[in-house]
Amino acid sequence: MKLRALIIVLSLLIFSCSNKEAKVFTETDIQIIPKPERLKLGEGHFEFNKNTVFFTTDVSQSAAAQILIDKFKTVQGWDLKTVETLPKSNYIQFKTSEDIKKEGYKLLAENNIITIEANNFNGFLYGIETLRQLLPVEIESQVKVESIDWVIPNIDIVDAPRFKWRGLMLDVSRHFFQKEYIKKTIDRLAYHKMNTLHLHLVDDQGWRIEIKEYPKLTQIGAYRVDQEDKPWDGRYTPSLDEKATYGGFYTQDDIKEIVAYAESRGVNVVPEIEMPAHVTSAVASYPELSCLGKPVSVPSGGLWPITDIYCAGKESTFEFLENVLNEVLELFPSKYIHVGGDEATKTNWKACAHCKKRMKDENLNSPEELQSYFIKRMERFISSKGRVLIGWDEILEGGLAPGATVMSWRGVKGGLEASEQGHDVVMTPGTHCYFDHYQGPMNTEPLAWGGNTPVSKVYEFDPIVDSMSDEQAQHVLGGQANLWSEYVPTESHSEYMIYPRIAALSETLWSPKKDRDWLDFSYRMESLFKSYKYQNINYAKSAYTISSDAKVNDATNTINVSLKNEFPVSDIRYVLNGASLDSTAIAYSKPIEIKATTTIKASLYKDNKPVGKVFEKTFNYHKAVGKKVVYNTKYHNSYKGKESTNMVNIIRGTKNFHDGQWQAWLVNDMELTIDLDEEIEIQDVSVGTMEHQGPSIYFPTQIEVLLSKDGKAFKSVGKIDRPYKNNASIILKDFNIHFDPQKARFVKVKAKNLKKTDKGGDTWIFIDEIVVR
Ligand code: TNX
Repeated sequence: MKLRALIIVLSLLIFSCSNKEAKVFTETDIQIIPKPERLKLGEGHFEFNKNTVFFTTDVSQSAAAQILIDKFKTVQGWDLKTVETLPKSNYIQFKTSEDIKKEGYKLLAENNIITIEANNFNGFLYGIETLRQLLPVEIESQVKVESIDWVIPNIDIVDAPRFKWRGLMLDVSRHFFQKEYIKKTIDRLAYHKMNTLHLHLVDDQGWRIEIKEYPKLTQIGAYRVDQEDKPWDGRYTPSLDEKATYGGFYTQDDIKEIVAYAESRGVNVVPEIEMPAHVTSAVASYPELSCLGKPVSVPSGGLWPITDIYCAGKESTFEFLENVLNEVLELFPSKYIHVGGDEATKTNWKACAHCKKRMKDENLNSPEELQSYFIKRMERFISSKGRVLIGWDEILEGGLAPGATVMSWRGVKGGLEASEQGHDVVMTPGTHCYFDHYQGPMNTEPLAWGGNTPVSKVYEFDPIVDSMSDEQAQHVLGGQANLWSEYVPTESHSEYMIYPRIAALSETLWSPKKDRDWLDFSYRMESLFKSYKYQNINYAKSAYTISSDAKVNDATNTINVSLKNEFPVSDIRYVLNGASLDSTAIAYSKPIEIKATTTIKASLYKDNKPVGKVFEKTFNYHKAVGKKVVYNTKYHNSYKGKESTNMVNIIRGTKNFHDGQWQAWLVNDMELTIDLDEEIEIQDVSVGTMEHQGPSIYFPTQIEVLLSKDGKAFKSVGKIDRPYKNNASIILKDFNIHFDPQKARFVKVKAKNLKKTDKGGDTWIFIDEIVVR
């Protein structure tokens, strides 16, 4: 017995040793994000052990080395050392070389030596970050791990970023995030080779930075009445004496700690001190800053339009701002200082005596020019301190300040204009860079601002716009993701919105454009997800979520339902009508043809087992499916849905009004007629609608159904009135009209539009799927 046990142990040992010897790396083992500029895999490998040393010659090299040393300490308990004399073997050496591009690095592993060459700290840091990604993913573990061979392949990498501004903006005003979370985020930015953290420190709903000269900014401005239990846009305006308990702020010591930590991770922190609007928190603290000077409370949620803005007439406003900025400049070494500048409603400026006098004195002809005066004046101040003013693209309106850099958010237009005028720009168009948008089918995602920006869309981002001249392109510093936090109440939710989209963004900003390859990226994402897991990041798995689309086959009146998720090569399997998702599920290879009401259940499979969220949807077949629809009033050009098949294609519009399934009418009523081809018996018509009052989508105020045998004489069979009601959420509703069974060939449906909101704005009606039974 003893001998047998010994043989088993011995053979296991031999097996595991030979297994280790046999580790041969192939291209697919290299899963670095963002993808390096050039990479050549060699033969053989380098193995870290407890005697591995880091040979460094200056502090920036040692600081970079320390990041990996700390990792090995956590996962293995090793105390790896930096040394200043050349070791014999098994070491990582750092070399400073002037001819390497800024932030770039070379990494060479051969002959049991790893060499990292760079010309500044960021270069060394990124060499180390690449090493982290070459090592087994367990290097990211937050606790000790066992039995890992810390091996990387022999490799030759030459790498450098495409853009110098690779940023993320965190809105810490709408919801406050702790200092520790900010530091964690900085760490993760460095992991993705991102180098800029833009902190949105000021907004209506909270002032988040201690200013010694103006203590009320944080005593009052940092707190609001807690209405976190209500939807953002459904929160009432608090009265002045209500207790404000939600909020927080960073002390100046906190800021110093954040900035120092960021420096150790090669990240520049750009502070944003909003002006002249988005400052209700400041006006609540010091009412004299506004034109009216009347006391206001810090709003607990949505505020639109923003009228309590800084007075542009009073000198005291500029004194205040210069004093605030003096403290901010002391704390942040950043070359760029962000002053916001967005979304100022200038109603009060138009009425204010001080502002009118200013306009007269300065020869300004419009409120836009007054805003331009405001920003230009701040720009003079900021540049007198040797810094550069950056602002949202509204700072273009009324004339751009001479030294200003523009952050283009309302699409790329601002970036085009500013670069044309010879100004530097950072591109952050909402379409690709707004991480407060949805990243998967809306009904499967937590509530978000709106819009749809899945990871694949982010991956298509390019800060250089096709129509830019070479000269304009020179002015593009790079790009940035913005995470506005109206709908992001917690840190873990913030992680969910950032990862993995930031990985896609990092590749668009770092790697050569010609190497962009979604398929290849999606393979690499799988190992990134493992890394995120070890890093305890609450990343979104939305890229796995299955969604459906449908096409009507006019000839057969059948529906072809297609299933997809974001990964191009994935194993989707499905079952029909209540069967269970097991090993007998059908592998999805082509659209599923539907001729009757059908439930499709589907899942991604891995190793023959379902993984992730299950997709389940019932497609209600009905008598009008695939039939001809004639529009008596045409849908709006911006919401065409699936054109003439939209209303009878079985696929229902979701709560995301951008999902491509809705047809909409602005101010107009809807009227259409469905031709059922022949007279058939019907007794039920239901009309799908949505209400989302934020973007002015209202339920129809009336729905009516009429029938006809000849398409000429119609008879009403029912009508539903639905008077206007105020509501803050997004609701889907079917208006169902039931009547005595009768024969008809033509079904006419009318929907009345509310036309005007109580505030006088135009209204939409959104309609999808007219079900005839
Ligand atoms: C517009 S982007 C804003 C923010 C909101 C954001 C929501 C910009 C400069 N201003 O105040 O949070 O939309 O997506």
